[in-house]
Amino acid sequence: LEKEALQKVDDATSLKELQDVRVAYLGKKGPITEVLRGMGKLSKEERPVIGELANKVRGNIADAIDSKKASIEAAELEKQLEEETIDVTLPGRPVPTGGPHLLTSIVEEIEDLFIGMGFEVREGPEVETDYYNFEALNLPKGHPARDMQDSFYITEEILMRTHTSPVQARTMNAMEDKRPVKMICPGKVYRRDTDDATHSHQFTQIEGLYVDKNVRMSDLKGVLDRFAKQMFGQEREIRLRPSFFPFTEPSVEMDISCKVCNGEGCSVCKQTGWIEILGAGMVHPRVLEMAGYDPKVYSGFAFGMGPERIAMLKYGVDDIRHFYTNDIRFLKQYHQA
Ligand code: FA5
Repeated sequence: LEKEALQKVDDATSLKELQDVRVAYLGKKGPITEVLRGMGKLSKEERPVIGELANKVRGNIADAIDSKKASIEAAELEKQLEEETIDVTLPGRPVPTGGPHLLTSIVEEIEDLFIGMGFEVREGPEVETDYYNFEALNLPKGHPARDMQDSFYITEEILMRTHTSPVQARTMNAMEDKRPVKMICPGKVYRRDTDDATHSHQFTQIEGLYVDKNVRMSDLKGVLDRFAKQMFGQEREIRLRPSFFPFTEPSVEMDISCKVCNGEGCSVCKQTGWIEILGAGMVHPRVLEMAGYDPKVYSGFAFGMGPERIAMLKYGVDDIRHFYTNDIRFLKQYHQA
């Protein structure tokens, strides 16, 4: 019996087989247990002899099983380690990565451009007071020009800002020593406009403000011309058309030429070959005064542009709503590799 059992232990190749051997020989219904159970029926002389023998056999089989178990476990561990070895030379699986939104990229590009001309970047609140959004910009209550920017009011005195121009007044007010200011301010603005291909009820603006002694209209023109050429190409031209904003005098709107020529001829955007991208002008003396700057000493220019419109022009995007509906197929086209 012992020989037979040890042979089976030796033959076992897995822990399962080994366990089967243990149950068969040492289990409750196994032959050794049976022998031990039948001891009562034996004579006094036989009992110690048989008992000792049975225990010895049981011990030998159990020892054999334990040592076999250890060797099977070691072999399995070895196998597992071998199987789980990582081949570090295999190419990795590509992980899809995101990228900046086109609008974020264009705003950063415009920021860089103006930082290069000595402007600093500022921010202001999107939830704004009536005072900063309108009154401090020479738009008292009841002024008809308020209709130019239909607003989302929260209370009578608080609204979602309709443009980034309140940051002009905030920046000048905050200057305790009333020193020169040269800043741009990008941010979200809100208007009760009906959404269409070129209008959104929430869009982005970038404000610019330069206040110093002897700032002139020609400075404004020079800065805007440089901006247009760096943004769209050296062949581009700008033109300033008379316009009206209560916070600038004189006021202009800036068009950029969009005549594109190649070997086969020229194509023109719109009928005129010019497209409007921003409003600007010389800061109104009243606005300077309200912010504590003496208009006899200081003068300044300001502008406000819509980066969505600029991105549309630069990248040929045909509908402003693409910026906000977040179709990944649209956004992906503008991710740099
Ligand atoms: C203004 O908001 C003035 N604050 C700009 C300004 C600043 C003038 C400083 C003078 C001095 P306007 O409403 O024209 O002006 O808007 C400026 C630009 O914002 C427009 O040229 C256009 O590019 C963009 N814009 C206006 N309305 C929308 C809209 N609904 N959707 C998308 N872009 C818009």
